[in-house]
Amino acid sequence: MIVRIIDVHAREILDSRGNPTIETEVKVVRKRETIAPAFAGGAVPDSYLRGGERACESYKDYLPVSGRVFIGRAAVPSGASTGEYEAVELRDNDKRYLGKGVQKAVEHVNTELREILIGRNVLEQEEIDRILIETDGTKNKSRLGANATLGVSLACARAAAAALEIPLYRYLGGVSAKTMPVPMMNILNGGKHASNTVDFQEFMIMPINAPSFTEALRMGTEIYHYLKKILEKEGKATGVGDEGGFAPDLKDAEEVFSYLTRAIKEAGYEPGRDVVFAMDAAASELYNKDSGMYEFQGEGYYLQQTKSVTAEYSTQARDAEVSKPDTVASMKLRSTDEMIAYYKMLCEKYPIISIEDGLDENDWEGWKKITKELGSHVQLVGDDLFVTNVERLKKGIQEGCGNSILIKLNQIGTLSETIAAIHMAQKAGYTAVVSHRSGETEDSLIADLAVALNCGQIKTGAPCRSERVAKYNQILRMEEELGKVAVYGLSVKR
Ligand code: 2PG
Ligand code: MG
Repeated sequence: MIVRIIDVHAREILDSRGNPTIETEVKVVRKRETIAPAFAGGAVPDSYLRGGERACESYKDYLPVSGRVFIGRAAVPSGASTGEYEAVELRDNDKRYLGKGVQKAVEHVNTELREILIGRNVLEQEEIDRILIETDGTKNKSRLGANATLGVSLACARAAAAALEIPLYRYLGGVSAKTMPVPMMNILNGGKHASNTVDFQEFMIMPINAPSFTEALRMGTEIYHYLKKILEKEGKATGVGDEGGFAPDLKDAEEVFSYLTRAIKEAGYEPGRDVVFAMDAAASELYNKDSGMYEFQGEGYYLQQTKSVTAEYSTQARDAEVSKPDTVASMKLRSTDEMIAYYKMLCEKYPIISIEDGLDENDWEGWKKITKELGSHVQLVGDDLFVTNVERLKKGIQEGCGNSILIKLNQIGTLSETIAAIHMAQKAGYTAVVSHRSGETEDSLIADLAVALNCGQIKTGAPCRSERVAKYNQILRMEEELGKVAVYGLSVKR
């Protein structure tokens, strides 16, 4: 079957942080419907069917006899703790929206990309993505913008599924799609995602001892509500951060884990058996290139308050982009070895099975070391390290850095390249964790991707804020639809 693209259109919409992003629509028609009358009784010429070529003068020639036009729509997310090696998110950098407008990227879709894609067979996803990459012509999609290419790429996949009249996860995963991912629910936010004193970015719970995703989601959500009660009782703030987790001022990671442990127990579950922890240190955000040290502003602030250690002073803190309340005067510093020792201690004390970006994105040596020391029993996820890029992942696999990759479509800019990264990881025995961005939309495509490729884990925030919950709700639908075929989770290292 051939499904021709007849229109491509992008617009500027808002993401969950009130920043502009791209939404793209691709309209398609089913060729079989259009050619059937024209070639009734005779063979269809090969040239007419070949994808990637314009077989007729105007796309109007493809309008189906039945008049059915299928539409695929996709929206692009946006990060805050963005990796140095991510594909470029094109912003207007003018007066509108404090420079964050995406009109240039929208324009690229509505002119150049639209022109080149009309008439193509939308079922040839790899070919479409190759065209997007070649049309951009740069290594990091800096000409057209990875936000421009990704919106088109994903809308094409959606349009294809719509034209075939099957759900997206079926289109992407076929008969193999069946694994409901374990949710990594980020119920306590810090780092760049909140204005509190918590230095590490994400503290997540993973309800592993559940018969289904539906039950796991219930467990995690109950724990989230108990955590709120506990924080309220102790006079802590219960406002939420960018990913829906609470964002109180707490003194260090241990204090966070002790609150989470209490919440799990009060909800009636056993930490380590029913529910385990994952964290995203987002260490590239803590790393000071000049000093070679990791800087913990929030922790330093509390240490100085209690005067339990001599606080170390750094002028970099004063100039830090994100100002934490009154924390700039002192910082707790850790070297790479001290970071590894710190994680070891945390993993011994709490049932932490996954640490993401434990070290800086350029510290390949450090990653080798942490993988040797913790990799046999802890999942070490490369986010800023690998940026969903097969070249960086290949290097990591060869050098023994990490044992898992975080998958974010907009780090690389097309669906095919994303799938290639997942396949490379899975082949090498690495896990692939599908992830949202801190700036999200109501688009729940990552949920379908996680199920389609049997990734087994999804990181998409707290059970709070509709842009997060949209993904969880979509998995509920898939689990219901797959019925007995659905299996929950995968064996992560622990
Ligand atoms: C991360 C992500 C998502 P951001 O670091 O893993 O949680 O954050 O989108 O800000 O990069
Ligand atoms: Mg991360």
